Amino acid sequence: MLTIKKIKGLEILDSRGNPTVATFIELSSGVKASALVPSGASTGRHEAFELRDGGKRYQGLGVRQAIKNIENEIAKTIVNKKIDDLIDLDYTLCSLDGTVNKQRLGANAILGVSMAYARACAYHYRQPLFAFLRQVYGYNYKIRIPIPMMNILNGGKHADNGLSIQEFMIVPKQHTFAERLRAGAEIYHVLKKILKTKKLSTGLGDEGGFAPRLLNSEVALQLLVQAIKMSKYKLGKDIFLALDVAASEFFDGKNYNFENKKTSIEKLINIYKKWIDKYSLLAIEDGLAEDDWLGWQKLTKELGAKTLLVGDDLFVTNQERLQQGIDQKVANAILIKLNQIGTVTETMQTVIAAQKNNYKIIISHRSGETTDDFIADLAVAVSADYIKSGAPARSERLAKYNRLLKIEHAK
Ligand code: 2PG
Ligand code: MG
Repeated sequence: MLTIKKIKGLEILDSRGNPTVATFIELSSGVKASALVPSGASTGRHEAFELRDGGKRYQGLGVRQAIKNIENEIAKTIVNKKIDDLIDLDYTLCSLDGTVNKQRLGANAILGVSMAYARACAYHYRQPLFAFLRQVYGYNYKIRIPIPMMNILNGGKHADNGLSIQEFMIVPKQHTFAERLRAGAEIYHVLKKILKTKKLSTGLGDEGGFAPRLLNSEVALQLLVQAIKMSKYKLGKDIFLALDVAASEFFDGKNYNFENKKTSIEKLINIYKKWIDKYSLLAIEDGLAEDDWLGWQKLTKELGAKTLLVGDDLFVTNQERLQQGIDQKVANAILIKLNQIGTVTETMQTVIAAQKNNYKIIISHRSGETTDDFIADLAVAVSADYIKSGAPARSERLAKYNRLLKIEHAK
């Protein structure tokens, strides 16, 4: 019987220099694997609970308690115990925690164990991680490599440039992933040149995109268009644009304060409508706030046939919230982040439910990342439509894109 022989945790730092959880697992077969947990900045209110120590260390962001939970309570429950498979492990972890949002042991502690175990099993059975995941969850869709959504201009909570919109993304639709990545990188470098000639800052935001101080969001969109044209690609044919508005961040519970102006839902929808055509917007993520279900219904009715309306803070990879969306005819795509829900199995269940209801799947990194490339395999495992892993710059972002190159190459 395959069991877990050892489990350890370590407090490491993420791409922003904040603590996060590393988990190391050894199986009874001697196979070892590890996993690194990411962390968000514009986190949704309904996400699973990220356990932080508080106090003085690391501005309160330490994760020593999460590590303790892995090495004590979780270890006691799973080391040398009978665990049938990844699904069994994840159920065990959830019931051990016993809360709705994993606040007792911490979603960061639980997810680290879930991911590391998945990877260890894949090694044990000598399968690539994506193939192992497909087998565990019975996936038989045709394997495909996702289309990247690359955040090459950062705003919102990921930068200090005053832009309301958090992410300005290019979506290269070339035939192969290698060509998509190349197009993305070429446009990224041309954008840098344009910024330099305009004497704008080429400093980077949290996800590797540029973070210049601009008059407003439309100027950012125009810069992207210019960079695409100068790179000799065609907007609306080879390359599309996408936004993560992250509207929860400028909603105060009553009003949307878009670009420092009180803006009605109708007005926001009209702005998006205009931009969809003008800038070939393929997707708008979190165009309205996380609990504005009525607003989202209007948004979906008006624009759902024209573009992808992606629920991130809205759905938080949570099957119940997704079901609410399905029932209320809200959104037509879902952002999937492992640490929003806290186990691999729950993540997969949400993806499966979304696919059954024809929601498009976008697997996503977090703004605070590590070099762990788990999400690349996850995206291939579920035949995701898109993957969001930031700009084609900075190793924690490239880890995922490069892993996809490797999977494509090995096909
Ligand atoms: C988002 C994510 C990733 P964060 O809002 O989609 O881009 O940001 O990890 O800060 O929540
Ligand atoms: Mg988002």
